[in-house]
Amino acid sequence: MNTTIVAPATYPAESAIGIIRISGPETFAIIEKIFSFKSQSINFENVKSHSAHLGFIKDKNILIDKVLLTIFRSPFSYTGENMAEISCHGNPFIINKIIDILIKNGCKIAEPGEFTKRAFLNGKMDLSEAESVADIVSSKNEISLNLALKQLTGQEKNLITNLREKIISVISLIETDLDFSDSVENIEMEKIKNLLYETIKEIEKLINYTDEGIMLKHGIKLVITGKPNVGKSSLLNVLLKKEKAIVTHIPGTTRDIIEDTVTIEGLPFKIYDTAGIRKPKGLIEKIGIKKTKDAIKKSDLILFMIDGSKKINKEDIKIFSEIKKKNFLIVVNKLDLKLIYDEKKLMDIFKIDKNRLSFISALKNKGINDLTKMIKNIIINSNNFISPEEIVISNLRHKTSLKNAVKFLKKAIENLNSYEIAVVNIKIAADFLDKIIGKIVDENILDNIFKNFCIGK
Ligand SMILES: Nc1nc2c(ncn2[C@@H]2O[C@H](COP(=O)(O)OP(=O)(O)O)[C@@H](O)[C@H]2O)c(=O)[nH]1
Ligand SMILES: [Mg+2]
Repeated sequence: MNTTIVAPATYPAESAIGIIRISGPETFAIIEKIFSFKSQSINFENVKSHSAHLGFIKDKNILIDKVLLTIFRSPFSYTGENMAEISCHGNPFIINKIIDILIKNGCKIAEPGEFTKRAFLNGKMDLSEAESVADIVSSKNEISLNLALKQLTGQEKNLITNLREKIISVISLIETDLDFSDSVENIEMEKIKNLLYETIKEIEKLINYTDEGIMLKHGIKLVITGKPNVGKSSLLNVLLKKEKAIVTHIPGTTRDIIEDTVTIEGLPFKIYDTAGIRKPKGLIEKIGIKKTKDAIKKSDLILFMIDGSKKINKEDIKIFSEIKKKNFLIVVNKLDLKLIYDEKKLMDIFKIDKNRLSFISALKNKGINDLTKMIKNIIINSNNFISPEEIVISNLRHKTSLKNAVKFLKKAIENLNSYEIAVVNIKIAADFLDKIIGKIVDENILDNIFKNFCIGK
């Protein structure tokens, strides 16, 4: 990397300070041209790494700003290169001006994620650690932040490295066996097979956890659905503790999907309030209902709501038939009015257990605590939910690589009668693990990962 890059590291809005980052071989040479130390006794030859200095940015002797300059010398910096950070006054106009001057003096504007990409290419972090940086910046809840931090601190790397070593040890076992035995029958076929099965099992366990990790990272998708006017938007507002959706007595008020994030009983959720499903009156409602059906498909949990003060009709039954194959809870709303059915009757009508049924009044804020507890229990009791502390991987790209590794390990087992073929397959499986941590680098994967970063990271 022979260019020197620059980018704003803070959000361009009026704020106390704004930070500009510079990295690359010419960092100090370029800064020397535009920065003068406040203290006359300091110059670039004698500044230490990780030291901060007050001074002035000038453009051809015109003062631009008084700033704090922090110096990081290679290799002890984020990217591993010579780096500097200029903390100026947090005015986007000043920040842009300083960046312009730096560019005039030889810097190149950084691509999204280029600092982290350089950190990876210079061996400062492995690929899974680099990826976690974007997750940390975008985390919106405690659980996803913890998942990202685990990745950043190398927990995932260690796990993958251990698995890889296990796989490689099988190869050497096969190879030494081949060397020392005269006939193929002498080879410890059973031992090798068991080792491979054991490794597959371990990876599959990780894959299962990964699904949960991905779900927690992006928020558990909770969809509220039901007929118009049963109180879906009212419930959304209660769960969010704010007036997000418009509530009226007019059926069909919600036409587009309304979405927000919220923590319920310590778990991160993405809640979707949907258009009530019915025969649409008009094009907009029709599109809304189509979106509702798509949301149902992608949901982790559905709250199917009925109006407890009204008779259940064909429309309710039809919607229920569309969601009952998914993970659902039936929410009987308007508990404050006279309810038509009791619990037993409803269990009978919908053929469900008690733990799928909740009574609330969204209007009077009744039964909400019981509902949120039920939501938590359903999530925890489904898909072998494990405690988020145990999850290490929460990245789709990694999951795909793990699945491929399993596929080739299985191929190896199928081909154990021909050791050459088995070894080739085992090696491919090991390569897939290497791709996760970036031991094997694929340019396309790199571009894909870093293009999703923000500029300056
Ligand atoms: N009595 C009573 N009315 C409610 C309750 N929840 C919602 N409503 C009313 O039902 C109507 C429809 O509510 P809304 O949340 O817009 O329903 P949506 O169409 O399903 O989103 C509004 O007039 C609400 O005030 C409740 O628990 N009790
Ligand atoms: Mg609504």
